[in-house]
Amino acid sequence: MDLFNLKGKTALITGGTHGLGMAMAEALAQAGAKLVITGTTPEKMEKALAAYESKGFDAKGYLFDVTDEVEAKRNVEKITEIEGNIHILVNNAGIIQRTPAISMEISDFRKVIDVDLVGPFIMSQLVAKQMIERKEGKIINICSMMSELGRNTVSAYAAAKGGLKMLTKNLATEWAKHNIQVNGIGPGYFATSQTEPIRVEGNPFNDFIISRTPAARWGNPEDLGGTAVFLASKASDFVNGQIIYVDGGILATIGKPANED
Ligand code: GCO
Repeated sequence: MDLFNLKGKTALITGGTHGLGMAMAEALAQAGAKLVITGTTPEKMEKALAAYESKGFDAKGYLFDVTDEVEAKRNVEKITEIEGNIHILVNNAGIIQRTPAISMEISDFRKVIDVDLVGPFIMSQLVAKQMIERKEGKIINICSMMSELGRNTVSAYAAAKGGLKMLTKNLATEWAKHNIQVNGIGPGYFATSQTEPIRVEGNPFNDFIISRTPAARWGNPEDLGGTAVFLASKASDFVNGQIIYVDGGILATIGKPANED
């Protein structure tokens, strides 16, 4: 399984303190990578580092906001100095705002675009500089169903995630010649804290998602591990600018009428 071996590689996962970021980080660590995770909340970071340690993973934490280009630059330099070169960047940090477009505050719209789209650009540009020098690197952008589909209340999120899909293709185009592969993962509907408000018992959205998903269930964060390892490893060295949707089949189907099995 040498193709998928990440021994000797360092992976930086933004927002790797919980949820999908943490699950993907653990999969990378299982394949041998050393982890550097970023977050913005000291308590969450402390808990996350303890969780990684209890599972025997080598993980370091850095607290900074990926939308602040000055802080991001300072931290990427510090990480490189202390932890060594960054071989894998997972742009996972993201937020969502569920408000009807007609009443969305412009400042809220901007905030979502800033975290979900501008942040990945800032981090990719910073890390790609050292990847270009070494002529190798993997960048994985965490996209969404909303990179392809619209849904009531998530206009800013869909705009950002659709943008992130195109940013992935564009960076792949510019940096493939340096042996940097930029790809994306598009998770379907996963059971995380982000989807907790729409998963509660009795919320019709819960049943809707299960009936809309051919696999007939919410994804478990661990379902993303294999794709993360693939896109971080030698196995994907000629895969450029692709978004792999890990969605239980949502994007493959038009759906079915309520009375159909
Ligand atoms: C929503 C959900 C989604 C998911 C996910 C789907 O409100 O529709 O929160 O946006 O978070 O990104 O792929």
